[in-house]
Amino acid sequence: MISSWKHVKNNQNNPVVYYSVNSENQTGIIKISREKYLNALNNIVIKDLGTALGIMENDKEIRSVIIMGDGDRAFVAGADIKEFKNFKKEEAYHLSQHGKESLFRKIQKLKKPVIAAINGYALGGGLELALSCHIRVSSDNAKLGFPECTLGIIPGYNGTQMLPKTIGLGNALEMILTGKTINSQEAHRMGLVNHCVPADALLEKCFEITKSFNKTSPEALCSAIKATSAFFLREGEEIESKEFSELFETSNFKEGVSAFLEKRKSDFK
Ligand code: CO8
Repeated sequence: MISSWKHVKNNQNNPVVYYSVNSENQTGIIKISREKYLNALNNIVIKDLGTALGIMENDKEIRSVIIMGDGDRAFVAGADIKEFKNFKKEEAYHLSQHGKESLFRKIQKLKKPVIAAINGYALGGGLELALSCHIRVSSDNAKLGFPECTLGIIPGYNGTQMLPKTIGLGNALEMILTGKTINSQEAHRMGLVNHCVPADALLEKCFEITKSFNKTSPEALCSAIKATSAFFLREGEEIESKEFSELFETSNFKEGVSAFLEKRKSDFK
């Protein structure tokens, strides 16, 4: 189904994002490849994903895009906790805003439809990445959630804006406030994912959808994406980044993150 992979070149000489084109389906595939860390989003992944999306957008052969995680354990297990564990609130605010500008909004506004192929954990920033995509398909072993409150923070890449719009306020608040993970079937019931399929049929299902997309007018798809994304509230995004960064000054954030890294239960005061 997928022929050869190319990687996005970065100055770390450490490829973390690969891409390929399925000519038969006129579909580009982007793969996040930090399998050892469950594909957690660090700065390089965010930058390289942005580059890969640019390549997809400019390639006339490509009509639709699929984003997936490497391996069979995770789509993306969140933003890289090790990267932001010592951040001050200004750095946290910048990270949140920069990620939104360089990646999350870019996906939402891409002129071609983007499908998240959720092949395992989609947590925190990983679920926000999936929510930025226009369609979500999950494998039946996927686990989805927003564990941020258990770390002493909140979602910072538009999760507080996109989740209630996708599954309704009550369901969204329950997921965010408890930090609990839900399974693929529950996510499908709530409308968080469009389809839930056996793991070995995940890409096949995504290609089936892109095949239907690709039979329609590309200009119409582009306009439909633009119009349906227009409900996005800039004010809500701004409040989210501000609240997200303020939490970096709290002792409970330090406790939540230390507990995760030390592999123990957190003791919030
Ligand atoms: N960040 C960094 N490293 C991670 C992450 C992560 N999000 N998730 C997993 N890893 C690492 C682990 O530390 C571990 O590394 P090491 O071998 O060096 O200890 C490796 O990946 C494998 O993970 P585990 O050993 O923990 O695997 P398990 O099968 O035991 O557990 C879990 C899998 C349940 C997914 C577990 O790894 C976990 O709970 N991960 C963290 C999930 C999480 O809390 N995600 C949310 C992060 S916060 C976030 O996304 C904020 C988004 C907003 C950001 C806005 C701008 C900053």
